[in-house]
Amino acid sequence: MVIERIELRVLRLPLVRFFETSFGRVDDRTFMLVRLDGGGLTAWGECVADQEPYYGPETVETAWHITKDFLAPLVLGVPFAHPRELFPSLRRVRGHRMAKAAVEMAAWDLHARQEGRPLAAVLGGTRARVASGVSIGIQDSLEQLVERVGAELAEGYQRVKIKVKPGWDLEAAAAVRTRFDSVPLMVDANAAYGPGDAEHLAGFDAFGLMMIEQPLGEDDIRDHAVLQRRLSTPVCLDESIQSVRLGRDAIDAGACRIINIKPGRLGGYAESIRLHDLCASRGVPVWHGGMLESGIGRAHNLHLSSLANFSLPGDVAASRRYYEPDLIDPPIEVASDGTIPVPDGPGIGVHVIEERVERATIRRLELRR
Ligand code: OSB
Ligand code: MG
Repeated sequence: MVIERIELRVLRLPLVRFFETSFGRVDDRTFMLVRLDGGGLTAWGECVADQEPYYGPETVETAWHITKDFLAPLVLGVPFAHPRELFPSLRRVRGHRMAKAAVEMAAWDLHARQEGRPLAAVLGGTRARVASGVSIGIQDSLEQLVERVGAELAEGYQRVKIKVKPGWDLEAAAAVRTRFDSVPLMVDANAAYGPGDAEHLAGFDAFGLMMIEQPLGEDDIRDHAVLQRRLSTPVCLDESIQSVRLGRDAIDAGACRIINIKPGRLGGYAESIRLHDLCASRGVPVWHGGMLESGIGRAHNLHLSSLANFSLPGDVAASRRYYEPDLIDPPIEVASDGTIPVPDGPGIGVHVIEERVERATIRRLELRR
């Protein structure tokens, strides 16, 4: 496989509904798309870096800079026997895993298209449909939250995750649990608490949650281990797990019982598969996280979710929760049983509507060797 041309674009799309986490509210998303051309085929990747460095340190601007000035020269015109060689070939560039992932995942798409196979088959996926949950942001009132949960459950989604932060936490979980007594429920704090909040966080144990996601700081494995010993609710790590090695260390330390895998956070598919396999060998279930992706990133997520140890419902919901219209056609839809089919065409297997991409583009750059 040879990447002959790279096109970078920055797009801006309005969200169907605002999304609020412990680090703030967004009404639209600005993100980078990577288009690769090689061997007469076109492939796509989506970078999950936000406009602001609040979820993690990367931004759209750092991803643009790193991809243009450092990653593109390392991959353009270079023959790769397999896309799993790409991530190690970028080793000189420290960090910047979201930027690396966008290029690497597009390269897997290109490879799968060259083989005429769905990406899921190339990644080692084993299931044709993926279980979907929803991530529901912080709302303006508890009534609004309960109403949103009800609307999502009516669509068939298999579990509900609510975002929490100090001041919007135990009461929010209680409101949802009181109204929906048997719904598989979890909370995500996006690192909003500190080690001194253990007593308070133990209050979540009363609600029979599937897990509490990333309660403490991203670099705080030890205090997550202390917290996990204090809680009956399983801890799931998201922001903390930026590499396979950090995943291993967190499991060894007892800092979590579940891991959220986002290929953007890890640097792409090769690292995600390695982490998935490591977790399987340690009996740690994983699920696929989401980053408010357009249909391009969403399709990628579905393919990775088809691997066997993605045994819990993921944040891989339908297009219409996010963008209307989406950049792909047909949009991704959820069935009434809360599952989404893995696209079965070559590569990511969805049709990118280039005219919609063009209309949403605010910057574009073409790179060749
Ligand atoms: O922590 O999982 C997260 C969105 C943006 C940044 C971080 C997170 C999220 C979500 C939304 O929870 C998941 C989705 O629906 O795409
Ligand atoms: Mg999270």
